[in-house]
Amino acid sequence: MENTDNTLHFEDNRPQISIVGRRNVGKSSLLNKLIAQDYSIVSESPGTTTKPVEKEYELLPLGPVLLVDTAGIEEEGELGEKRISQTIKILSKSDLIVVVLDARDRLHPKEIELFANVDKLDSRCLVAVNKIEFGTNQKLLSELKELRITHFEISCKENVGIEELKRKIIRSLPSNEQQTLIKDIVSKGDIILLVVPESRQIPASKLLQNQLQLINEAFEQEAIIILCKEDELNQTLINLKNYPDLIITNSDNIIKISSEIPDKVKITTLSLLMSRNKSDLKLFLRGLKSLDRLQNGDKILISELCSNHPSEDEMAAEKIPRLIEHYLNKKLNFIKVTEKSFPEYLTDIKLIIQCIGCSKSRKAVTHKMNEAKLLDIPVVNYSLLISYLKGTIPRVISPFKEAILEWERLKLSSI
Ligand SMILES: Nc1nc2c(ncn2[C@@H]2O[C@H](COP(=O)(O)OP(=O)(O)O)[C@@H](O)[C@H]2O)c(=O)[nH]1
Ligand SMILES: [Mg+2]
Repeated sequence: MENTDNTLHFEDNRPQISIVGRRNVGKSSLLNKLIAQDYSIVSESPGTTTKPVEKEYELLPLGPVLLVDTAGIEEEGELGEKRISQTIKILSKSDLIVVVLDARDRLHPKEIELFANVDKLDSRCLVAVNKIEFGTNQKLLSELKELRITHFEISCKENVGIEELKRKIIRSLPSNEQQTLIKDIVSKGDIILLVVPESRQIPASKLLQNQLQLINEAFEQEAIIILCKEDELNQTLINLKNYPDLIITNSDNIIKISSEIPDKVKITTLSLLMSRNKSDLKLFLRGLKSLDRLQNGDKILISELCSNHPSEDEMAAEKIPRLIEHYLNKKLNFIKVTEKSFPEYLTDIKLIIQCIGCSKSRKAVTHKMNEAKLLDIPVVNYSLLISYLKGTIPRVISPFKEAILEWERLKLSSI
């Protein structure tokens, strides 16, 4: 019997392995070899696969994966066109990218462009040089060496190197570990104070799913977690003998309490913890640096992946345009889009402002962020943007070493 809920969840977690490269290099042949079936159409005439071909497969001993065979990269439009092309869509979603090259040819400009794109992502990439029974072009080898690309030599026709490549694919797939909210930043005995904000929609007497997850994580780490409402914060701090090691509150509160609480006490927001859980803080910090370059009339995309925002940022989409225009003293052109209405062409978009993605999986948010990375469009999210406009970035990122380092690096590079 089919259980749709289960299937959805399952599919979402299936790592995607995409096979990309020029036409006729042997991508479909490789897919067929990997699964030992004639599944994707192999043809002498180039351009046979015009749409991606997906194959769910049990890659043993790893488990279920999604293999995707693609059309040739030459089918793509002009270089530099800010369009979410088929290749960008595929690359954005891939956990592992397998680039297939023809052993007889030198690197094609499209392949060099492909490598440059892969470099922008955190996804892993393997390179397979196919058709080696013809001998391998020495110029190709030196070009790969120059780009510091290691490769596998294979022949789909003669069945050479396929098993080694398959083993490497299995070893290279990232583990499916979920990013945590605070597990990695708290230790046994730490005291954590969670300030539960009162909101119009959600009374503070009801905890949200992410607040419950936070409590669970603290408990698992054997940290001590204390809960209070916003108006009980002062009294709670008075009652404690020492300051907590970490305070989690909302962004308005940070401004209020920052000056009263010594810098050594780490303070952050639940929305920042969610942002880190769903995406990449460093990417957003880099995006913030592009704010000051915005000019009157610049186009800004406000991207909402979720239909409701149960966090403190529920009003963010309405508040943000006003806040940025006030901060920059400029008039900007905001375009609000949802996941469904996301435009294919992002020409002239100077900045993407992304919702946190509370109701989306980390994967879904990462895919959207990868598209922005591939199109070289800076991106920020609601949480970091609001903290930036309020001048609280150093404080909210204080629990995260990597983010602090990135912020310091960005400050230095803009001097
Ligand atoms: N000689 C040789 N031909 C191959 C090899 N792999 C694929 N081919 C042939 O190359 C052509 C294109 O292969 P296909 O898998 O359709 O390429 P795709 O367009 O990249 O998917 C077909 O005629 C294949 O039989 C190989 O290792 N050696
Ligand atoms: Mg093909």
